[in-house]
Amino acid sequence: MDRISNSKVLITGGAGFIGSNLADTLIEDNEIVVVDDLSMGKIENLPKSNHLHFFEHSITDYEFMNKLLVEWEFDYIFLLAAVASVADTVKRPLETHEINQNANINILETIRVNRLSLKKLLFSSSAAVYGNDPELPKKETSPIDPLSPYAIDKYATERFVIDYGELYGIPTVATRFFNVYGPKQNPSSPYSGVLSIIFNCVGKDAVFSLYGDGNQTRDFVFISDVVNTLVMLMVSNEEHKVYNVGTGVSISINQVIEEFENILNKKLKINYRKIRSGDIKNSYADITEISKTGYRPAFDIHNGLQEYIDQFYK
Ligand code: UD2
Repeated sequence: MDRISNSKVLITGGAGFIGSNLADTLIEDNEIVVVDDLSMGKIENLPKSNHLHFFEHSITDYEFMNKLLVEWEFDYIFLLAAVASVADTVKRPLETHEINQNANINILETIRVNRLSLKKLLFSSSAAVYGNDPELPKKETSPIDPLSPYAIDKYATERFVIDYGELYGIPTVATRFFNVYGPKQNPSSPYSGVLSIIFNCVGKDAVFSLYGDGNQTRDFVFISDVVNTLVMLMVSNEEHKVYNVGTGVSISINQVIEEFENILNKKLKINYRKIRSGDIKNSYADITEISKTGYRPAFDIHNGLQEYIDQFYK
């Protein structure tokens, strides 16, 4: 894998699931700055190192962010901070819009106004932008149908990131994550990733609420494949594009539960509940575009779950 080294790297949301796994990968050869308000992230997620500079701040603190960006002159910027719960954005659309969109535009604007030169900026968007459009698999050119403030903000910010890049000569790229899972995913909310919730339930012998019949499908992608992709996109020459990040394979929740049960040799207690409103029946990624950059997911669901479990019990 191409590497990022001897660089100053900013990770917003760096104490969260994806950001902290990324920080683990980059910490050895770089100076890493993490900005996180710890709303979902945890300080324990972060690697302990003199090269890690942690700031407990919201990205909506413009004065702080502007000063940080100008002082540090980062080489690489990963924009991973977000209110990731769709339900939360439905409850607090204006407040979450400030975080999921405006704070990111402020970062772009600070770069533009101060003519900060950077190697690349990456924004993490979501498969949520595709909404309920039935076309499968989802291509980057598939119809967009954002159905929540979360999806609207992700889509609009993606556009800002790409178009700021084109208009003002800033190297930028964006990713649309499918269902990412793995170590450090926080299972504490009912809207956390379903695999972290299942894993938590199996471990505690707790009852898992399954919304629907379990035949709904998702494209589950293991965290280390995602981290490798993020790094690869940063160092590649491609810019001003958006990429699906998934595996291209669709798996049902029932299949995933069976995999968990087989690996752990334990039965999950399931309480079948009514399907959640707004839940998408089927979703998986067409990964042709990202594959052109050399991406091949190393983990299928079986190996990925095995690794997830192994790392937990290590
Ligand atoms: C994912 C993203 C979300 C948004 C959305 C866009 C995650 C964690 N969430 O939501 O941010 O981008 O895609 O479509 O990646 N389920 C249960 N029991 C539970 C929790 C979930 O049955 O306790 C079901 C849930 O109803 C859904 C499936 O499991 O059918 C996957 O749920 P999820 O929240 O992990 O992911 P998803 O695809 O709904």
